[in-house]
Amino acid sequence: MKTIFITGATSGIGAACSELFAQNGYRLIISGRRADRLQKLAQSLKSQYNCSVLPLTFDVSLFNDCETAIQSIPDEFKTIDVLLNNAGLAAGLASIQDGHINDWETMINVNLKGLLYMTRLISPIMIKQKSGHIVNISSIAGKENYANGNVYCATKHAVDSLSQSMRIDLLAHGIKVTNIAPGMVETEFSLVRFKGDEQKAKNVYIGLTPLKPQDIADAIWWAVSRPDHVNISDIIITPKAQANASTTIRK
Ligand code: NDP
Ligand code: 8X3
Repeated sequence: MKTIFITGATSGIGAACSELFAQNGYRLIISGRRADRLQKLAQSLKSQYNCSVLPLTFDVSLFNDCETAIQSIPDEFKTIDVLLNNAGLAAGLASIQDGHINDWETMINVNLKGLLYMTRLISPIMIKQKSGHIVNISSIAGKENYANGNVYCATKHAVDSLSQSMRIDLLAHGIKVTNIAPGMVETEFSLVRFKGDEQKAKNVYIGLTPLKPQDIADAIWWAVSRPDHVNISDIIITPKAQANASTTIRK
C-alpha cells in the first residue's frame, strides 16, 4: 500500500485529492491548520474507504512545526511515496504600490517557504527509499502575470522554478517531480483572497463554469499513476472559458 502526504487537505484541491487517493487504496497523511476539519475528513475517509488516515495539524510556514509534525509520524506511515505540496493562498489583489506587507509575507511564507520546508524534510526520506514523487501545485499565475497578481504570481513562478530545480537535484535518486498549474478552480481560494467577502469571491466565477477541485485531483491522480518509467513534468489546466491568466469569456 502506498502513502501520500497532502498539505492543505482541509479544503478545495487538497480535500478532493484526499478523497481520490483514498478511493484508490492509498494510505493518507492529511494536514492543514484547521484540526476540526482534518478530524472530520479523516473519519469520513476511514468510514467510506476503510483506509488508514493520519491527520497532522500544523502551519506549513513554521519550520519547527513542520519538523515536529514529521517527527511524530508513526512507523506505519513512515514510507512516503507521494508528497503533494498543495497548501497555499492568495491574500488580497492590490497593485504593487498599494500592497499590504502582511499579505505579501503570508503568501511568501506559505506558498514558497512552506513548500520548501516540506520538501526539505520529506525528500531525504524519499532518497533513503530510493523512490518517491513530489507534486507541486503552482498555478497559471506561475506561468503568466495578471494585473494586481504581483506577489501571488511571484510565489507561483517560484514554485514553477523550484519544480524544475527539484527535478534536476532529485533525478539521481529516482524521485519524480510534477508541477501542476491550474487556472480558475472554485474552492475557498477567492474567499480567502478577499478575506471572507462572499460577494467578491462569487464574482470571480460569475458567467463562466470554473474548474472543480475534482478536475485537478483527476490530473494529479493521472500523473501519479503513470508507469514507474514515466515522469509527467508539467500540466496546465484551465476551464474551457479561460484562455490564459487574464482572458476569460463570460455569459
Ligand atoms: P483553498 O483555500 O480551498 O485551500 C487551501 C488549503 O491550504 C487549505 O486546506 C488550507 O488549510 C491550506 N493552508 C493555507 N495556509 C496554510 C498554512 N499556513 N499551513 C497549512 N496549510 C495551509 O484553496 P485551493 O484548494 O484552491 O488551493 C490549493 C492550492 O491550489 C494553493 O496552493 C493555491 O494557490 C493553488 N491554486 C488554486 C487555484 C484556484 O483557482 N483555486 C488555481 C491555481 C492554483 P487551513 O486553512 O486549514 O490551514
Ligand atoms: C489561482 C488562479 O488565476 O487567480 O492560482 O491566479 S489565479
